[in-house]
Amino acid sequence: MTDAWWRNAVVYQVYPRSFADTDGDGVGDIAGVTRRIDHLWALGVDAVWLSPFYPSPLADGGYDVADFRGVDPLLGSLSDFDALVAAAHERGIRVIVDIVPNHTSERHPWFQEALAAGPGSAARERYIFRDGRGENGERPPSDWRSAFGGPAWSRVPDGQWYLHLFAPEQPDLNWKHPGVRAEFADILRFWSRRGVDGFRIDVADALMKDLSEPLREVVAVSGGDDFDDIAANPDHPFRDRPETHGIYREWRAVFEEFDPPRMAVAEAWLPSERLMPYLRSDELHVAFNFEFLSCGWDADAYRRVIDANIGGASSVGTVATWVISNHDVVRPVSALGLPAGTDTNAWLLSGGTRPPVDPERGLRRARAAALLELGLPGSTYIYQGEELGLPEVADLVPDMLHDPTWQRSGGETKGRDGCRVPIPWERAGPSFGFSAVPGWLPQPSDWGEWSVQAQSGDPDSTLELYRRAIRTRRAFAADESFAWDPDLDKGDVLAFRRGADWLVLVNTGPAPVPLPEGEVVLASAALEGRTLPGDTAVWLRR
Ligand code: TEU
Repeated sequence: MTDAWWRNAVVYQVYPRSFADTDGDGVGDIAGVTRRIDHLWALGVDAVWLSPFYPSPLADGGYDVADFRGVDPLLGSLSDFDALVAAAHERGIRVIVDIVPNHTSERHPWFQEALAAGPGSAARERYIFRDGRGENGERPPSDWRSAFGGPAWSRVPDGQWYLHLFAPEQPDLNWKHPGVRAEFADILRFWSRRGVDGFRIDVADALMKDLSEPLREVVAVSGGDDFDDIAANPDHPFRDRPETHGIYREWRAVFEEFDPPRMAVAEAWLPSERLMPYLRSDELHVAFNFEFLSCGWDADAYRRVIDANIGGASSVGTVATWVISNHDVVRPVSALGLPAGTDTNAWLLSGGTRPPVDPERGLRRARAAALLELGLPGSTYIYQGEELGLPEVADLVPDMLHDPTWQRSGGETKGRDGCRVPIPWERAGPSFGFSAVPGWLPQPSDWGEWSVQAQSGDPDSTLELYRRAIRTRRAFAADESFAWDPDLDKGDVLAFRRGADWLVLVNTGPAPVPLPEGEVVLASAALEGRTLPGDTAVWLRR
């Protein structure tokens, strides 16, 4: 166990409410993660990252935190958490917790105090309160939009407005306030002392805002994504502000107080050139590479993103990360099974007229993507259920949706519930082994076929593919070298060398190609003689 374990780690993301339930309320809990820890051990992962489990009114699935030092009673207690850390560490699995520093819940005592104390009070200084525009202050201080739709400002009864980049139930903190900074340094120490090995930092680039008057407006990008937003607003008033770096320098000093030093992975939807400046020996260690999610199964897009991220990371002394799914995006089995160019959100919303996913092709590509993400140098983040090849549950009816993005966006997005459906552990049962009762989101009737029980021991299953890949990659993962193969890497076929004698090949095209010399150690689908079929990846040893 070296201090730099995170450089080539496989990290497994648990969304606790949907992982495993032990107390029979249909909601997953911390004890459920402990009970199922051997699933992670058998998978061979190096660390588990827990999405928020803190006390929360659940306006945003727990990313609205009311107490940063506790466990939500629905999910257990601090002693359950300590037991989980002990069980994980016993098996050599490290623990990463989610830190949500951009905002609190509206139920957080600080916000309650700010509401009660009124305009001009010290309590309001911890948040971003402003008077409105217009004669009676009836217009918000700026036209900034929330990421979940609607204005980023809400008005309180005394007439002032407060900023929330996400839901109104998630007021943004004022990171220029020394008390806010001191509190979070202390929260990092609190969890570090409880034995956590690292932190995932939610919306890491948005903490600082340019609030100089008059507030600058954001150039809106209609139908664009986070990357377009940054491109259209190079000097964005609330994303990737230069002042943000000072926060992470303070945090890095806190991480270094512990032995071994704690690590941090940044969640920031930024292009690689804007991300790398956060990854320094005196700031954060790694960052999610979300560009990898937008490659759309296109070999040239993968080449560009792989080069930019490996090159960028190595120029700042760190490693790249690889992500094909998380709790915010459509499951890759569904996304990769859509006709080329289909917008996943539009697909979710289209209901009865939904363009058909080709489930076979989607699964086939997702399995090849697994060998790609696990074959690349650096660390790989796997989201619960990805190792089972779970599809998106696209037919949840609006009544069942919990994610706030559905209502907030005025129906422009269906939200993120379809990738948060409880995990199937067993072939049968009221929720396929998730709980003694049906889970908080309904599971499809065929969910048992995807269960851990159904896939364990089946050499053709996606679960066994992930288990073998995670074990096999240990043979080359510590050697960070990477090189495109000058002869084989071309057209639809990605081909790169790892370590002294490993070759990773991914055929993103439809046509089979000849396989080069070498022992096939792992293949994402059955091979046809010495050819690599379309939508298939292999790991060769030469
Ligand atoms: O996500 C931050 C973020 O920017 C993405 O949420 C993305 O813009 C959004 O999913 C589009 O719908 C993090 C968490 O991962 C997410 O679950 C939280 O909702 C969000 O922060 C607020 O805390």
